[in-house]
Amino acid sequence: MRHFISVNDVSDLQSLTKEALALKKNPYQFKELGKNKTIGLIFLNPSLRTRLSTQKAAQNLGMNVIVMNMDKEGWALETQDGVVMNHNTVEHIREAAAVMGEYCDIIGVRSFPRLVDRQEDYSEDFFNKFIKYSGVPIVSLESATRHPLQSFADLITIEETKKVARPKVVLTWAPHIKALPQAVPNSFAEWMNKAEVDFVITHPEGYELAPEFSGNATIEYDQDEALKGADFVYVKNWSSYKDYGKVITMDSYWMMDHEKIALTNDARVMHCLPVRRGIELADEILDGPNSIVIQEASNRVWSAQAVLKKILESNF
Ligand code: AN0
Ligand code: CP
Repeated sequence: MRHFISVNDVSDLQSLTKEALALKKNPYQFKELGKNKTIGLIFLNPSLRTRLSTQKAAQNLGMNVIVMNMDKEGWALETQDGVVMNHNTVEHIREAAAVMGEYCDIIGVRSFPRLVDRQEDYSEDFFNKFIKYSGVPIVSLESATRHPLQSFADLITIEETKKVARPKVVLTWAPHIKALPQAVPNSFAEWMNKAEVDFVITHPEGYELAPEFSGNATIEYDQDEALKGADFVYVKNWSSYKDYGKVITMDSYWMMDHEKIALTNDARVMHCLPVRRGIELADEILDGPNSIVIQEASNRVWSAQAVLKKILESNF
């Protein structure tokens, strides 16, 4: 594996999942693998889980870790080519990424979409330029359209929790007060479409994901109908892809609570976090026995460690 940007960078999903679960049992077995190698974690947006779990994963493999909060500590980056930089941007991504590539053997990058121009966000221009100019392997810590380390942790969590060989997994839209990216649901859909699960997506009209991400998933607009017989319910808000970046509804009927769970096959409830209590998910769910959100966040270490191990093994 050279870069880790999407599920398409994984050649064998089942074996990578097994590898992550083996690392969970024996975290320090490969602590020589990353010796004298440096990973830089570059954040253009806030983070709790991604920052700490990826740092921990790299340390378990013996790597040195540098973290930089570009949004607060770095120079404002220019990404357009051929512009005269007489406004707010101070440094071009051509130099910034190249310099970081000199200091780091692997770079992790988080850069959210602006949610203004759909074409701009979905072109993944920032990530593609980072890959081009840094010259080193790049790991997505959430890009404009995907969050693959999260989706991989989600798959690991489903694998270790499922009670039937082919569980029914329902991705449900939930209300939120802000416009959030489609990256988490896009990515989750992309991974579930490749996993051994029956996958259903439910959301109000107007919240359809881009077809390249929803793929062959069953789309059900009636949430109660979608939840019937579900073994896993994955809760997430996202803004509209069609009416790009807009919040079309905040209908509280879509919040998961005990009444909704009663429709399922005693489903385990997942959420990538951070979650807004009382808006996306009821307290009774988060504090009750159906929630596996902490286990899910915990598995972020093993998804990151399995990915970094693969990159270290194939590049150095
Ligand atoms: C971000 C999102 O929805 O993409 C990060 C989730 C991991 N969430 C928020 O901005 C609240
Ligand atoms: N789930 C997730 O990526 O959380 P952070 O935004 O806190 O990293």
